Amino acid sequence: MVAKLQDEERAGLLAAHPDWRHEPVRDAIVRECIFADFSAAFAFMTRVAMLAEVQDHHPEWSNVYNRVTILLTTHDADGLSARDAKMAAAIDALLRG
Ligand code: H2B
Repeated sequence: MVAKLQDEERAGLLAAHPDWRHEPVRDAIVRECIFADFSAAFAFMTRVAMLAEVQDHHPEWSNVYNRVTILLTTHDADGLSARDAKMAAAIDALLRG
């Protein structure tokens, strides 16, 4: 079992990653990303997929044309864990370019 973040740790995660919002029902974080077109969106998803495999931590996500919505939570913790913080940081770094 992976340790779930404590309230202060969750607040720290959200403060460090202001483009993500907390989704309280799932205890997850969600980020919406808009790209120039479908091709750019799918290229980004491919890069995240490779990160997810390396980290063994997988997003729940959807894609509509140029929009990718990513939800991160840890199934093994039934909520947010340090794994989500690490993945959010990696995704933010990709989006910063
Ligand atoms: N991804 C996410 N988001 N949460 C998990 O708990 C998780 C995962 N667990 N990817 C991993 C895979 C686990 O199922 C494997 C066996 O390590």
